[in-house]
Amino acid sequence: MLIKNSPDLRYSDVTPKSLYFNRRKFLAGVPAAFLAGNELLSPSRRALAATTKLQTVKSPLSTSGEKVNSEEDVASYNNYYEFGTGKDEPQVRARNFRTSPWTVSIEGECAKPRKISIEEIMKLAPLEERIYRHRCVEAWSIVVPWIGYSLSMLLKQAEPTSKAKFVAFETLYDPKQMLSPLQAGIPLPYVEGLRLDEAMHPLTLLSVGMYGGTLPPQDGAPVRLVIPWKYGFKSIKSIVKIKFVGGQPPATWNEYAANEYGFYSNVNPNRSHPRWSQAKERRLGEFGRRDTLMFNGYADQVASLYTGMDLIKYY
Ligand SMILES: Nc1nc2c(c(=O)[nH]1)N[C@H]1C(S)=C(S)[C@@H](COP(=O)(O)O)O[C@H]1N2
Ligand SMILES: [Mo]
Repeated sequence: MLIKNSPDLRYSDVTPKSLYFNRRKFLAGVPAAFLAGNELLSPSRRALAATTKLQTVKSPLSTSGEKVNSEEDVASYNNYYEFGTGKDEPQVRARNFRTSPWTVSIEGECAKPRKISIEEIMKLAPLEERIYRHRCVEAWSIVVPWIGYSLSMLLKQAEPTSKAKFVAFETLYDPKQMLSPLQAGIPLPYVEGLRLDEAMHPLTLLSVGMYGGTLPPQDGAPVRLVIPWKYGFKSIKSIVKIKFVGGQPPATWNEYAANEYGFYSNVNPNRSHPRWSQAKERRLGEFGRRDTLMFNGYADQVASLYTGMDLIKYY
């Protein structure tokens, strides 16, 4: 990303700061009658934009044995450049992001292209709670209870043709609500892509929520991808377009600096970023650094996707 030098974050970087806590202090002195509805929720919820509770089922694909990060950690330390390059900017700037009405256009090499509303997406399959590790290319990580279902459920309905080899994804770009590409420092709209077999892998999650509710805007509302074995920038937020294509589609960070951010971007402790090692990471909320795992610990499930591929060359 645009981080200047070392990804070895300072304690002040990993501690979600001022806004949340100051707001809490501020709210403590305001009579309840003067607060908007969402300010009356639990202390952890009221610092965030209003979200709606969701019914979920537990998923067998959930990662076990990990301590889940607090919702505050996850909702106040974000990468969402359309709403600012600082980790604490998206939670403020995206606060009033309009996520309704919302439609996703499914197009390209498929028998049944369609436009699907967010309401239909929410009802397409049972919503699962899936706990995943998330590893940013900047060498910090979090563990999040996402809500959603395998992207394959949606993709299969479109019936991709034999010409479909990759899937391209696009984030909404609304200059009225978001920064300009110049301010964001990257070309917009934000785009990403996966090979078709990666997109169809059961671990690739179409997420509509986290922590029991809908996604807060700063975490990619109303619908985003979560691909737990790849660096975080592959997990594109606020999706409006999904297109089946024949060739490898452009991806924002790869276009920005191909030598630093590969198309595949599988988490790999053995391949350094040109400016820092990827061998270790800092889990938000922890002091020390822990070892980064191959494929972020999901090798058993996904390594077969890359049989015979040189993962140093195809990073
Ligand atoms: N549209 C869009 N999607 C995005 C990004 C972004 O800047 N814009 N940042 C990516 C990066 S670098 C990471 S680490 C994750 C962060 O997700 P989180 O803020 O919900 O933890 O979102 C990814 N998806
Ligand atoms: Mo990231």
